Amino acid sequence: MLDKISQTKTQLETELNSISSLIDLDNFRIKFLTRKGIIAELFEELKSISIEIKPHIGKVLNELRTFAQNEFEKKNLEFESVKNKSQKIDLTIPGKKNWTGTKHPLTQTLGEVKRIFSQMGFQIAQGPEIEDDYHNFEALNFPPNHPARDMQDTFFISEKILLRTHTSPVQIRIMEKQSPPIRVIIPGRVYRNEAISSRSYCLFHQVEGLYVDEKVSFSELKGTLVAFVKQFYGSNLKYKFRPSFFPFTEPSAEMDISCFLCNGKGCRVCKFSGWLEILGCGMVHPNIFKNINVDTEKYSGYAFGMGIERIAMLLYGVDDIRLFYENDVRFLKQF
Ligand code: 2NL
Repeated sequence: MLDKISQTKTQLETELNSISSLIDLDNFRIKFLTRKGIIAELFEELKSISIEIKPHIGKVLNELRTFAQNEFEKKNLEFESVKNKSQKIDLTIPGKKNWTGTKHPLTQTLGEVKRIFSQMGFQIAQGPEIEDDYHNFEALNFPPNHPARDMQDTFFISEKILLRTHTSPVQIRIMEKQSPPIRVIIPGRVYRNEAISSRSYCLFHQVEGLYVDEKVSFSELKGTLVAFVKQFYGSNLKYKFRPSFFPFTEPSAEMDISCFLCNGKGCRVCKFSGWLEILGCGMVHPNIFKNINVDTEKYSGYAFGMGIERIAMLLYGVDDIRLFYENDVRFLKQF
């Protein structure tokens, strides 16, 4: 019996040394320490042993059981501490970044334009994007055969209903309701049925301005726009007004500013001309005042319009208008 016990101890020690996983350890427990295990069997045998040597053998067997239990506990603790170490929080791992949203570049540009004109006493107004032919074209002195009235250029919903091609119809609606003085800017989305490319998209944003009062002059128009561009682009830029044509203004002009990137020397952005076209303007055509019963003897007015995408593209150096509409965060988070 004593031999058996010492053999079991040797076996137990060898097996203890080869334990390398929790599964091995559990197998060890089942083999030696359960009610049907090897040690329990030895206790079973002890029952039939003679009474004289029983206390001695019983003591040795008890020692073996205690030894096995202690070794099992030791190993178990070793595995526990390895598990805890691997689950410990690693304070050196870089934290997860929470991206903060930014304002869309068009919203930022629009916001700055609105801020400057508000400061100069302009109200901000809005109007419908679905318009009728009268407010979008007819009231604005577009002749019936004007190319803009073609299906090729305008999204028609029905024969007389369309997506506005500029924000001017809002000014018409304001003048219908309100008598002068009127000093207002209208920011908003406008739609054109154009071939989509890096330079033109089916929709874009415009800001138009209108000032109607007694004795409004072209020099006031110039003064207001010069004050605007100096605030927007910086006070040391150069500017020029070139004669132009719009059906709704007479006389009409376009305003160019010296390229803010190369300071007029010529670069890729200004196509080596030194100048950038930034807006169109003019004195409100008398036919418009007649259409909406404003007394042309008493009142005159100026109007202007600019495309926000064009201004934002120049300002931020964006070379494809479609980027503004794709909502790709890799693009948006740069602003
Ligand atoms: C441009 C040029 C312009 C206007 C818009 C306007 C509105 C009324 C009467 C007269 Cl109600 N004119 N708007 C005038 C001149 C130019 O826009 O290049 N826009 C992107």
